[in-house]
Amino acid sequence: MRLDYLTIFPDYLDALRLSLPGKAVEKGLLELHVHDLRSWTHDRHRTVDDTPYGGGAGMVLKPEPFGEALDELAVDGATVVVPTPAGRPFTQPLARELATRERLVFLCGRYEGIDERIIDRCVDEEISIGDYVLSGGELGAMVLLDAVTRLIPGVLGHADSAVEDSFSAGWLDCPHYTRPEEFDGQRVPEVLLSGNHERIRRWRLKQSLGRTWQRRPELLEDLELSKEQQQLLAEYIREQETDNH
Ligand code: 6GU
Repeated sequence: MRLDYLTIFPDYLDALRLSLPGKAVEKGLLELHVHDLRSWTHDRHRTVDDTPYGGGAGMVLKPEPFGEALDELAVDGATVVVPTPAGRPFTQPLARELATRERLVFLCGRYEGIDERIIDRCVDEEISIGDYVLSGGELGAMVLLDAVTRLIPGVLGHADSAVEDSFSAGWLDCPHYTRPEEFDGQRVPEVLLSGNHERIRRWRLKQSLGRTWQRRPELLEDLELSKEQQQLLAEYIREQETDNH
């Protein structure tokens, strides 16, 4: 997979070379190209923004630098993405969809945004990472990249790690424990020490469903639970109610 970033803060994206995406680059699974948008300006001040037509606060990123950059980078066939709070919500299914693309190009906006004519002519996806406002698209783009690259085959060490995460099945991940068996008077749940794989599987599934019910009940509405899943969730809810009385 090849990723291109157009940004006025190329240094910001150096952090991508750390951690998982950096390892994917080292392994040759990922090509990262960070471009300074100002390289495609022609005036002395390397101007990338201007005041908005119609007036109002803030500045708008001019279309020409993006237009020239996209021409030069030959983005035909690539998926061009703009991270923006006005975009479509980013979810695990969308991450999986983006992970199938051969090339993603991220246009990072600052200020009030990017001239809409670039969005109309060149952009395939506008994506939001949540209902809050960031000061620029760089952080959003980095979030998208992290979520997408960890799904590329070979990037994660353990083949199953991505399968069992929160949201992979549509519900939240279960709690995890490691040594020691007792920490600060708190014991690891006995079932995890039992060596009984079937009991452990059922306990984990029940915790996942129970947590989802408690924390994100709206996620359950979109799911068709199997008989076993319904039973485990009902048990969880019953236990919860006995605990509370
Ligand atoms: Cl992707 N970008 C910006 N600038 N703000 C956001 C966002 C993205 N997602 C939520 N808020």
